[in-house]
Amino acid sequence: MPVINAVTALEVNDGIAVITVNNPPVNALGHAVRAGLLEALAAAMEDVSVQAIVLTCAGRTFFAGADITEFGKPLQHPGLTEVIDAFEASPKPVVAAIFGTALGGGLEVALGCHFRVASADARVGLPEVKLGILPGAGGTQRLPRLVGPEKAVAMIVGGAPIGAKAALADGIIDEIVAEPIPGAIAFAKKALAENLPLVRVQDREEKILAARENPAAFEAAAKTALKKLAGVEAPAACAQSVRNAFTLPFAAGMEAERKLFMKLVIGDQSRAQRHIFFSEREASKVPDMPAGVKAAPITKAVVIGGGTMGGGIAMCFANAGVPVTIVETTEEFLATGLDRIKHTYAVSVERGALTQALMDKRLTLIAGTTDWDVIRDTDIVIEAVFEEMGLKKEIFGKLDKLAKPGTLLASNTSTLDVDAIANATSRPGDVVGMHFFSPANVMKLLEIVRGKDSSHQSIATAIAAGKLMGKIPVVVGNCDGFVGNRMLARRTTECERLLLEGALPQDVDAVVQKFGFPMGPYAMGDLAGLDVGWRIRKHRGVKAPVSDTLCEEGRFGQKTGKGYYIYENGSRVPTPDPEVTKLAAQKADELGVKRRNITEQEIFERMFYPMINEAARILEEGIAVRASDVDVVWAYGYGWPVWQGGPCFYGDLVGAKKIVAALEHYAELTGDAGLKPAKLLTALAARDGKFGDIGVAAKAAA
Ligand code: T1G
Ligand code: NAD
Repeated sequence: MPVINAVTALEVNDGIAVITVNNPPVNALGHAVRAGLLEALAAAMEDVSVQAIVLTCAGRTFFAGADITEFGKPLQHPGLTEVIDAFEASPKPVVAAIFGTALGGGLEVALGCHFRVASADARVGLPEVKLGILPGAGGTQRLPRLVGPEKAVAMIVGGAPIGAKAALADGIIDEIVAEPIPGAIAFAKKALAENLPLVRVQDREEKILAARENPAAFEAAAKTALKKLAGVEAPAACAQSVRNAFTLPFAAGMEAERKLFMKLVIGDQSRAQRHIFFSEREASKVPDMPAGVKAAPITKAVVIGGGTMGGGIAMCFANAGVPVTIVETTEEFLATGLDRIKHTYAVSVERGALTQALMDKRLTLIAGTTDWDVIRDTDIVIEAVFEEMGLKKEIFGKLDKLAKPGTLLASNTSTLDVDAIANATSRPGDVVGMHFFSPANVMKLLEIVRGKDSSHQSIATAIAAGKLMGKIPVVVGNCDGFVGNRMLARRTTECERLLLEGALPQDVDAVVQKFGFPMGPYAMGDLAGLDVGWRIRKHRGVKAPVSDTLCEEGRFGQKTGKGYYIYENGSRVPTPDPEVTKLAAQKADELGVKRRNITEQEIFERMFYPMINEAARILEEGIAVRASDVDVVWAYGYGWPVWQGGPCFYGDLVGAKKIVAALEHYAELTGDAGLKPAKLLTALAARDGKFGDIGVAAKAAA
C-alpha cells in the first residue's frame, strides 16, 4: 500500500481511494497523523481516477481521539480542525469506515466526512469532558446538527460513548456493515451510483431550528445533564458550546468552541483529569515485573463468604462471564447471600441498567455450596469472611490443603497483615490481597496487596483478574490499612478531634463536599456503618470518645437510623442531631479539651493535609511505587473528585511548603506526632519539589 508517511497510507482501487492510518495503540490523531491525512487527501484529490474516498484505520480501533500527550504543548500544524474542514470540503464523497471506538477527535473527523458506516460492535462518543475539556474540533457544533441539541448536550456533558445501533438510530452513522472497509467501499460506490448529495454536516440546520425557535427543551436537557456537577468547569462549557450551535452561526460557534477549549486545556481541572487518565493506566504496571511473566488463565472462581463483599465479588466474576461458586457456612447464610445478589440485579433491571436476559445469564454463572470440595478445581479463590485473623488463617490453611498447585489464593481483608495470612499456607507465593471496595460490584478500585513472598505470576494473575472484572488494579505493599484505609485513618482521627474541639459534623461534611467529594466523612461513616470502625478500634485498643459512645448507644448510622446524624423513617437524608453536639461537649469537658470556633480553612486543612502527609510516608516506605498510584486509589476507591487530581496531585497544587507549615502547627496544637510532616514532604518543601517529580521509586528518597 503506497505510503504517505510513517502512519498514513493511501491505496486506490477501482476509483476508490482508501486512506488508512496506522498509529498504534489507538490511532490517536497526533501531528504525524494529521499531516498524513491532509497529504493523503491532496493526493486523492489530484488522482483523477479517484471518484470517492474511504477513511479508516488499521489495528484495533478507529481514531480514539486527539493525542492527549500533545496537550499543553505548542500546537503543530496542521491542526485537527483544518484537517476536518479539508475532508468536509472534498468534492468527492468521503466515507468514514468506523470500528472499535470513534472517540473525541475521532468522531469529529468522522462528522467531517460526508457519510459514516460502522461495524455492529463499534462505539462512538465525545468523552472530552472526562479529560476536563470539551470537544475542540467541531464536535459541539456538528453533533447537534445531526442529533439535535438535546441529545447532543446529553452525550457531550455525559461523555459516555454509544453503540452502533443507537448511533444509526440517531443519524450519526448511515449504515451498520459487516466489514468496515468493504462496507464503506460499497457505500461509496452507492453514493456515486445514486449521486447522493454531499451535504456538509455544518450545513445541516433542520435539527437545530426548533431549538433556535424555542430553547426550552434544550435548557431542560442541559439542566438534567449538569446535575451534581456544580463547580466542575468542563460540563458547563460543553453545555454552553452546544447552546452556541443553535444560537450562533457555525463559524462563530466554532470560534467560541476553540476559545473554551484553549481556556480549559491549560486549567488545573483538566490537568488533574488527564493526570488520572494516564495514572490509572500506569497503576497496573509493576516496575520489577520480569518480561515474559504471564498471568494464569481465570476460567472459574470460588468466593469464600457470601456476605456484603463476597456477594459483590461473585457478581464481578459473573458479569465478566466467569463461572463462580460461593462457599458459605450454612445453607441459610448461602440463601441470604444468593438472594441479596438476585435483588441487586433485579434493581438494575428495574432501573433499565440491565436486561432481564443478561440478569438471567449472569445468575446461571453463580452457584453456592457449603461443600469445600469445590476448591479442588478452580483457578482463583477470593476469601471474604469476617475480619478476624484467626478465622482467615484457618481458612487459608484449608485452602492450602485443597487447592490445586497454581491456584491464586486471595484475601479481601481491609486491614489485616497479608503476610501473616499467607504464612498459614505452605505456598505464600500464591497468596495476595485483593481488596475490593463496597459495593464490590460497583466500585472500580482494586488494591492488590503484594505480600513479601507473593510471586510475580500471582501479581500478574491478580491484575489480569481485576481487569477482567472491569476494575482498576493498583498494586500496593502490605501494611496496616494498605494505601487507602491507612490514609483514611488519618482523616478519621481528625474527625474525632474536630468534634471534641467544637466543629459540627454538618460543617465538616460541607467543607469536604465543597471540594467535590460526593459525601463528607461523617455521612460516609454513617453509610458504611460506625460499628465497622468501632470493631477495628477495639481490636487495636484505640479510643474515640465521641464515636465509641455513639456505638455503645447502638447508633451505627443509617442501618440503625442514627449515627452522627439522624435518618428519619429509613430515609438516607442526614439530619443534624443536637444530641451529638451535646455528647461531644460533654466528652471534651471530661477530657479537658477546650472548645472553640473552627474556621472552614482549618477544617479543610485538617481533613486533607494529614492524608497527604501519610501519602508521603507510604511513598517513603515503598508501599506505593508511584505518587500517581495513591491518586488512583483515592479517585476510584474513596470518591476523591477526579478534577482535583488525587491527594498527591492536589498536594503539588497547594505546595509542600504550605502543607508542612500547617502540619507543624496542627502537630503542636493537638500534640499528635502523627501530624508531624513526613521526611519526604519536608524534603519536597525544602527543594520546592513535587510528588509528580518522584516517578517510580521503590522507596522514595527523602
Ligand atoms: N491519546 C494518547 N494516548 C492514548 C489515547 C489518546 N487519545 N487514548 C489511549 N491512549 C494510550 C493509553 O494511555 C495507553 O497507553 C494505550 O493508549 C492504550 O490505551 C480535539 C481534544 C480508546 C477506549 O478520551 O478511552 O479528542 O498505557 O489502555 O483499554 O475534540 O484508551 O499502553 O502506554 O486505555 O483498549 C478524546 C481516550 C481525546 C479516548 C481504548 N478521546 N482513550 O481503551 O486501551 S481528546 C478519549 C480511551 C480529543 C478533540 C479532543 C481508551 C480506549 P499505555 P488503553 P483500552
Ligand atoms: P459480612 O459480615 O457481610 O460477610 C462475611 C460472610 O462470611 C458471612 O456471610 C459469613 O457467614 C461468612 N463466613 C464466615 N465464616 C465463614 C467460613 N468459615 N466459611 C465460609 N463463609 C464464612 O462481611 P463483609 O463486610 O462482606 O466483609 C468481609 C471481608 O471483606 C472482611 O475481611 C472485611 O474487612 C472486608 N471488606 C469489607 C468491606 C465493607 O465495606 N464491608 C470493604 C472491603 C473489605
